[in-house]
Amino acid sequence: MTTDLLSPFKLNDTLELQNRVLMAPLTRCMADDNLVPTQDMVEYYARRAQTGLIISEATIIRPDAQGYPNTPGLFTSEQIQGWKKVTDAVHANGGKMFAQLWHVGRVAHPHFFDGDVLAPSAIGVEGSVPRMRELTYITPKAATTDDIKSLVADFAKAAENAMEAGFDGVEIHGANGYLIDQFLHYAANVREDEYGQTPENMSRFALEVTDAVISAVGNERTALRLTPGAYFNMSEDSRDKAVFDYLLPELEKRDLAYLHGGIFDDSTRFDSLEGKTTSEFLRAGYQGTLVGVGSYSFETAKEAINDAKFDLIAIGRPLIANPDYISKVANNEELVAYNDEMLAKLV
Ligand code: FNR
Ligand code: 8K6
Repeated sequence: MTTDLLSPFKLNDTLELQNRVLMAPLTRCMADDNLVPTQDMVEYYARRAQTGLIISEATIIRPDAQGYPNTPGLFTSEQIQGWKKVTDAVHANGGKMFAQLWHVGRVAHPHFFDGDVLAPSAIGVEGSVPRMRELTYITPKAATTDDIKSLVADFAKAAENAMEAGFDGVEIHGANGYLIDQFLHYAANVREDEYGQTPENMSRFALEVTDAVISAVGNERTALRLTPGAYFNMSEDSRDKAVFDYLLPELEKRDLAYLHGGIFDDSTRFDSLEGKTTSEFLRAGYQGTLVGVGSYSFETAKEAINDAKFDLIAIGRPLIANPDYISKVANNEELVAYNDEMLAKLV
């Protein structure tokens, strides 16, 4: 029997999705200057409520989490109220929505806030802020254990704020070379304390954040996105695999809503993962609900889910180009092709 991606999927006892097609988290840099979601954002998300679950664009947990212009936040009451309008509109249209909780770590830029740029270690990245190329990345400060405690607490606080804002759950952004991912990779983590050097230590921050968020909102409303193979703001190291070999079974014990791979093209194979793709590697190490992503069409996603490669699919760029993606694929209608110029405007 083949699985119908457009029929409901029970995530757990708390959440049932109307279908298996998720909207991938997509940074759009369109919040207002107080990092509050706008009315255009309300309408943009509401138009996509036919997806099984909308994952919000990455949303910063506190001021020093910011590395891109006009990315929304979840740490002021104005931001919470702004998101409430988004989630109300999505719910009114029959959808569900998780907030993606974000701290960019060493790719933060002090242009956006007062204070230090925090990261596991004082190792900078080459390059500059997208769309603001004059802002070159600086060498971060290695977080102290007190800094780490406050970061963990602020992830949990942002998760609580997400509940107040009416989200159905949260996806912790542990992917794509940002703060949590920086702890998980040798290229960014040379700490000599209990957060570095061994797979168990390097997984500690990710697990502390996950546990704090679970305490705040419950395991059934907590998800995590991971990038085991370094590809963005990060370089590969042959030792990385051991970190994720330790982390995945630990996560499985926590019975999350789902685990999500963070990658642009899931056919990319990683030397550091013994030649596996992101979803192959995650599936091998994690038996819970897995979300695949990365250059899938509806057809290739259906094939992958029927081959048990993962359970749910997240669609990114095609949903930028087609707000009505679900009804189009349901009716076999042709999709509008995505191009980068579409990022200039919320449609
Ligand atoms: C992304 N992606 C991304 N990932 C993430 O975890 N948080 C984010 O905020 C963003 N933002 C973002 C913005 C834009 C413009 C793009 C194109 C991508 C990655 C995204 O979620 C997804 O993994 C990729 O787009 C691959 O999926 P598709 O687009 O091939 O379906
Ligand atoms: C091109 C404009 C981007 C607009 C907002 C910034 C998006 C940041 C989110 C991370 C995704 C960036 C794309 C990276 C591609 C790497 C491919 C190997």
